Amino acid sequence: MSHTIPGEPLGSADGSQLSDLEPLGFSPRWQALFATLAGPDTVPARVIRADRGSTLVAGVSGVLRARPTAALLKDAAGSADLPTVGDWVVVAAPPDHDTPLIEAVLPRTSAITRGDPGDQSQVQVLAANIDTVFVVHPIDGPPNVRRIERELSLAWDSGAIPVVVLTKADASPSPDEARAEVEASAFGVDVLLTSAVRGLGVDDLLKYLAEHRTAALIGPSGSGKSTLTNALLGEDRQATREVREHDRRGRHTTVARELIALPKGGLIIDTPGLRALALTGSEAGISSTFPDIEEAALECRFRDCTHTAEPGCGVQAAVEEGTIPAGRLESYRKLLREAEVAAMKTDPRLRAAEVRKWKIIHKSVKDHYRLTGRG
Ligand SMILES: Nc1nc2c(ncn2[C@@H]2O[C@H](COP(=O)(O)OP(=O)(O)OP(=O)(O)O)[C@@H](O)[C@H]2O)c(=O)[nH]1
Ligand SMILES: [Mg+2]
Ligand SMILES: [Zn+2]
Repeated sequence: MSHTIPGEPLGSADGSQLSDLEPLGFSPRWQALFATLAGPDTVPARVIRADRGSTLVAGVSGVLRARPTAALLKDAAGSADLPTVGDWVVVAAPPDHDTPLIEAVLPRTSAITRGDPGDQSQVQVLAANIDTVFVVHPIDGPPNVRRIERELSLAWDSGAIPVVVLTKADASPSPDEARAEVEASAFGVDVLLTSAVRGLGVDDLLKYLAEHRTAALIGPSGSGKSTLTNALLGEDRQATREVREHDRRGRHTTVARELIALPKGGLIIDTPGLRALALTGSEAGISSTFPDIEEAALECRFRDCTHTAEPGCGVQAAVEEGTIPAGRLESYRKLLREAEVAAMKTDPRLRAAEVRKWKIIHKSVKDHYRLTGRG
């Protein structure tokens, strides 16, 4: 991707666009969606970085800075409606403006959302139009299965397919045991074992990026997201930093979410490790993360069983039999409670958007099982 000076012509909306934009993930489907929203002298572009007040987009003529039109800002129900990394947008470059304008955001196929830490009635979109969410987790210590369950719920909820990527296998006393432990609580999810230091397992990530697909990396600070990004890139582009000696926590090295095109094809969104990963009001991701509990719940005597003290509870029975770990049930109930509280605080207009998202999720999960021949 070459850099261009803001204000330079963006190219014309002719047939050559599709092939030029393919490495960015453009497809006939996006082309058709773009055509329904395109105005005169507009081109499609993908958001590669969105900071406060400034948005970097990549299009046929390279990377340039753009900003949303006043109308787009005014019509947005919340920050979730504004361009975020991964979005496809309609960009116009009127000759009398020095900054290209983003006129519209194309409807998203998927979105990683979390409760906005600054405003509990809002959701924040961390990344849009991703196919795969890599849940990156280090195993230089014992894996934090509870954290993985939370991140999987968030990942399933996005409408993309989650994959757990265990990192630092070189620093684990028993990487295979760690992997088995994580696999036991990550139903229907691939679990990969990697060591960026030894160059082990990194190429296994590429199969999820074939055909110009997009993946986002999420996970705690210091888990090795940027290190993986660099390994896939084959160059040290992203800054990385040692975890703190005394508590093994990361130092929040990456500060901005960014979409990066890989030389072997495919796109990666490296994200900063987040302290607060609050769930939004949707329960769909939790259901997908805990299919074992949902299945056991079919045996409950009461349909509205809370799986605590009710007689005839199928879930409690499974815990007693040892098929469901007690900690896992606790984690499930905690996440559900959190989602319920978030749902009550969320703006009704955003909740309507969540309902629309549900449909996407169900379609995407179905597609996944069709593709992998499971279920
Ligand atoms: N031993 C070992 N260390 C690794 C591996 N991958 C990453 N690290 C180290 O872990 C530390 C943190 O890696 P980063 O890539 O900066 O972690 P990050 O997830 O991007 O962290 P934030 O940007 O803060 O969210 C660095 O010192 C890396 O060298 C690995 O496979 N093995
Ligand atoms: Mg990083
Ligand atoms: Zn029950």
